[in-house]
Amino acid sequence: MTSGSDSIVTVVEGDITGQDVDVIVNAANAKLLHGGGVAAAISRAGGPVIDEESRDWVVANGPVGPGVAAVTSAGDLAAGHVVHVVGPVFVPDGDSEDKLRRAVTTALDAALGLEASSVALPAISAGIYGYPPEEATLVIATEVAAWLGEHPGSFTDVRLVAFGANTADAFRSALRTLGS
Ligand code: AR6
Repeated sequence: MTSGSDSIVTVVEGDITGQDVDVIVNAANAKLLHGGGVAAAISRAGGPVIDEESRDWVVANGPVGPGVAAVTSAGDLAAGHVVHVVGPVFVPDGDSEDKLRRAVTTALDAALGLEASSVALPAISAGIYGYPPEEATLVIATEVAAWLGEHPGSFTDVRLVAFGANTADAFRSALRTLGS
């Protein structure tokens, strides 16, 4: 797999809220309070419906736990839905990697359930939750590649969206590492 233009998986440097895809994945917290990072950007750009539906989701279902995705509409965004998953707060030598992998598969499973053909993911956990970006990007890219291998023909367009050149480079380098 490469990050070339003919690959399903591409790296995009920029703001995930501008992505014209069926599903945008949010790096949320368990209470779906979108106060900072990419969550706040999605909430701001999509408009109040995202916060309203998020609040309703938590009232109905409780906090978003591991292996769970909360789906809301995307308001003013080009996307049809936002899939909210919660990545781990990074703990060195803990089980952060397993938790991050699970967040990725949970998000992709949910997008598949929505019959999406295109999906954009941010560098989940690599901001406020403190996962070193070089490591988080490798875990995310590896899990995306593994998931796609198990779900051939599922999506036509999977974007790894990086807010900043360093994270974009890390995603690209992860895809190169997986290139065999
Ligand atoms: N588009 C794409 N990526 C972005 C954007 C954007 N507009 N804004 C930030 N990033 P973070 P986390 C990148 O902190 O670490 C929130 O408050 C950012 O540079 O958003 O999982 C939630 O509500 C980083 O590379 O998510 C939770 O409380 C990546 O997105 C908590 O933060 C993830 O950073 C979750 O922390």
